[in-house]
Amino acid sequence: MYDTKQQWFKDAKYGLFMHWGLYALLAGEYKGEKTDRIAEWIMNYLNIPVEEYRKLAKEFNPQNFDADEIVRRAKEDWGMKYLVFTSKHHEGFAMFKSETTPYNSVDASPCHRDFVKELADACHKYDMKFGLYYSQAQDWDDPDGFMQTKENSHKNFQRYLDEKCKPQLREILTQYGEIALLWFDTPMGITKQQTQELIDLVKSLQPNCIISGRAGNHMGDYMTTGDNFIPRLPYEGDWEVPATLNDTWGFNKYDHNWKKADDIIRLLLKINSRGGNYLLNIGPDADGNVPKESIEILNEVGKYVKENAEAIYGTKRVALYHYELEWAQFTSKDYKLFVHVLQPRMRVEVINIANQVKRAYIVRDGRELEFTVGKVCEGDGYIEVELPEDMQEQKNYAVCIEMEEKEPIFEEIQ
Ligand code: FHN
Repeated sequence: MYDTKQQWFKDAKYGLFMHWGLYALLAGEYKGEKTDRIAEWIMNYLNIPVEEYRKLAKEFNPQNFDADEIVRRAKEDWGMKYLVFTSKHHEGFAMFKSETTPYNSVDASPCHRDFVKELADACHKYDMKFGLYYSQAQDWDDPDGFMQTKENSHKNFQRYLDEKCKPQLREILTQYGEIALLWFDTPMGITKQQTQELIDLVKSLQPNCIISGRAGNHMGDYMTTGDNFIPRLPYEGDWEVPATLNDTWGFNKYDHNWKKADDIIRLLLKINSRGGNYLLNIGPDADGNVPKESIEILNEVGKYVKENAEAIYGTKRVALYHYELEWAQFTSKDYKLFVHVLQPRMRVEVINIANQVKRAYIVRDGRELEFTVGKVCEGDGYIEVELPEDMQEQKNYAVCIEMEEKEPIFEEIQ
C-alpha cells in the first residue's frame, strides 16, 4: 500500500519537465564546435574548463522568460498536472538565490532573477504541483562533485554533499512554499547511507514531498524509467517516464528531430495504459522562449488530453490483453474501460469484457453509442460498438464502455 500523500502523483498522468540552465546559451555549440547530443551535457562532451564555462553566467539575461505564461499554458492548454524544473543540473549552476555559492542566477547573472521562485509562485497561483530537479551527485562545477570524465572525480564527495548539495537542498525546500516532488537524477558514486541522508533531509523539511526513482540505491518513492523508455509490462507501484519532444533536454539549435503530436498522444496513452505518468520536457532557449515546435505539439496533445480528461486523469492500468493495438490504446477507471481510438474505424471491437455492459459513449461529448455484446468463448465477453457515420473518418477520440459494478475490470497489483 502506498502513502496517500502520493495520490496526486498517481492521478496526475501527465507532467511538464523543464530543463533550463546556462547550457541554453550555448545551444549545442561552443567556439564553433557543435554537439548534436543532449545540449545540457555540452560542458562535459566538449571538455569546457570550469572557469570558461562559468563565464556564461555573466551573459545569462533571459528577457522573454515568463514563468506565469508557461505554467498557465501547461495547466490550461496542455493539460499537465505537475511541473518539474531543473533548479541545478549537472553543470552546477543554481537557478535560484543561493547563499551556499554565488554561482547562481541572482548573484552571478545580470538578470538577478530567481527562476525557482518565479515558477513556484506561478505553480501555486495555478494550483499546479511544483517539483524541483536537483542533480545530487553529478556536479561538474564543484571539484568534489561527480564527473565521469574527470580524473580524480568526487575525491571528497562527502564534502561536496555537506557543503553544497545539502545546504542547497535546504534552500530549495524552505524558500518556496510547498515542493511536491524532489527529482533526483543520475545517482553516480553515491552510497546507500548518503542517499538516505538526502532523503531524510528532504522529508524533514517537506514531509509530503515525494522523491523520484533516481535518488540512488533504489530508494525513491516511485520508479523512474530510463529516459524515453516505456516498459512492455507495467511496474508495480507508481512510476514515471521522463521524455523528450526531440532528442535533447536542454535547448539545442541543431536538433530538429521533433516528434509528431499524434506520436506523443499514443505514447502518453501507452504509458497511462500501463499505469505510469508521462513527464514531457521543454527546453527554453537562452532568452527564455519555449521553442515554437514544442508549443505546437503540446497544444495539439493538450487538446486531446483536455477533451478526454475523464479517460486520462485518475485512470488505472488495464489488463494485459488491452495493451497493444495499432488502432487503439486503453485506460480504465472504476467500471469504465476507455478505448482511445487513434485511427479511423467503422466500429470498436473489444474482447475479454468480464462484466455486463451498461452503455457506451463518446467521452468528449457524451454521445451514446449502439453496441452488441456476445461471447467468443466461455468467460470471454465481446463487444462491438457501432460508430456513427460522421465519426468513421475521424481519429483521436475516446469511447467509454461502462460496465455493471461486479468484477473490477483492471488488475490491481500493488
Ligand atoms: O544526465 C541527465 C540528462 O541530462 C537529463 O537530465 C535526464 C532527464 O531524465 N537525466 C539524466 C540522464 O538520464
